[in-house]
Order: sequence, then structure tokens, then C-alpha cells
Amino acid sequence: MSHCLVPSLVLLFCLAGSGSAEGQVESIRVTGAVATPGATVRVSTLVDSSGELSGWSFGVCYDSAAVDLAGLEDGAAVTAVSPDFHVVEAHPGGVTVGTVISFFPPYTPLPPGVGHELLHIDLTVLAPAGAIVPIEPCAVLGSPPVALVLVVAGVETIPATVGSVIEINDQAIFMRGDANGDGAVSLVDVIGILEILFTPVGIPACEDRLDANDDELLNVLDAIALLELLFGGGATIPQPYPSCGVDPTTLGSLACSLPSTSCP
Ligand SMILES: [Ca+2]
Ligand SMILES: [Ca+2]
Repeated sequence: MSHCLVPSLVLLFCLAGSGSAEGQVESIRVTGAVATPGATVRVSTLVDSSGELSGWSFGVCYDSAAVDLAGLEDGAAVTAVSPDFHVVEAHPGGVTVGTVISFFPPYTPLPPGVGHELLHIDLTVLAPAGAIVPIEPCAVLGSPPVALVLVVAGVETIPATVGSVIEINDQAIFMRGDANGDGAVSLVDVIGILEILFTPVGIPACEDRLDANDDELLNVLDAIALLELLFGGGATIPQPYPSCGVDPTTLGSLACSLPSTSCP
């Protein structure tokens, strides 16, 4: 990763106009997650912008004694525009980002919108079960500290910030029947269970969410239980369903590790 963040941020400010962005509601948000000790979990930084977004800088702070940086990946909004300048740096206690989309024409700002994905941060949980680890936008990392700034419609704007937490739980959080982990139970999950039963696709990360009838066995009865749920007119399946949660019957042989996901 580059270490030329400070000059770049000076340039960022030069490219922006001066003055306040009155009436605009801009924000940088960090998503939260639930994870087990030792698991690696992904949190994402999202930006809301009421005008065209041509650059940004921010930090994301967390307790390095509680979570350890495992990886960084540009969000979809960044990969879509291929910025002329883009620096992501790891620091003790967090990560900083400085981005200028275009130095020269044609300028290709991000359009106004909600939830532009800028950065995914993968963190390995060091803290024990029961811990709550705050993770939040910040302006204290680096020397000098990287500022919280969005360049919106050519104007340097200080955004609102919305932090979150990583909740450390000693039991996996999942939704029963949601075989593919997309946050809903559908016919795709029935197909997913059958594929796992009858094709060599490997051991699933969370066997418990495939165990639709909660008998601690994986077989075709689980696919049938989901079909009854979807088309049986009022049938249901054991908790955790229809919301994410822990397995209330944990005395089984099935495992659920979910190393890099959080239940939607
Ligand atoms: Ca699903
Ligand atoms: Ca079962």
C-alpha cells in the first residue's frame, strides 16, 4: 500500500471548492456484525451522498486488541469508477482511505445515492464471547490525522457518521433453512440442500442452517420440511426462523462455524 496519503489529501482539498454544503445530508456509515471468537467477519463502509461524489477521505477506528485486521477489499462503488488516486492504509487501531476519482476530464463522479460501498474490512475476532467491539468512522488515524471529508458536487463536506458494533457471541447466528445464507428461505435453499446431499460440494460452513427440521441429521427430510414451509400453507420450522438467532437446541452433532459471514 502507498504511503503518500498526506500529499494526496492536500490535492483532494485543492480539487474541491470551498464553503459548506448547506442543506445536504451526507453520511459515512459502518455496518455491524455478529461473530464468534476466532472467526473472521466482514464490515463495510457505506456513503450516502445527495450530490455527485468526486472524492473522499476517512478513517475507520476499532480496538486492535479486540479485532485484528485480516483483509481489505474495495467496495463495488470504487471498483466501478477505477479512481485515478486511491490509497488504503492500515494503522494500529484502524484503517484510513483517501480517494480522488478523476484528476482530469472526463470526470466520472459517483452519482447521488444511498449506500455506496467504499470499503470492506475483514476482521478476525480476538475478544471473548460477550464482548461488544465498537467500529466507527473517525478522524484520528495517521500523522497528521486523515480527515473525514466527502467532496460532493465540488464542495468539501464534513459528513455525519454512523458507527456500529461487532457483537461477539459464543454461538453461531444463523437462520434455519437459509441454506445459501442470503437472509431468506426460498426454493433456492431447497435446491441447495439437495445439492449438498447428492453432489460433492464439500462441507457447508453451517450445517445447522440446512437442518430444516432440527433433528440434527442432514437428509432429504430437510428439503421436504422446507417445501412444506414454502408451499404447505401454514407449516413452519423450528427456531431460529424466520429471524436470525442462535440454535436453542445445541446438543447435536451438527456444526456451524460461519467464519466470514454475518446473518442478514
Ligand atoms: Ca436463502
Ligand atoms: Ca434434519
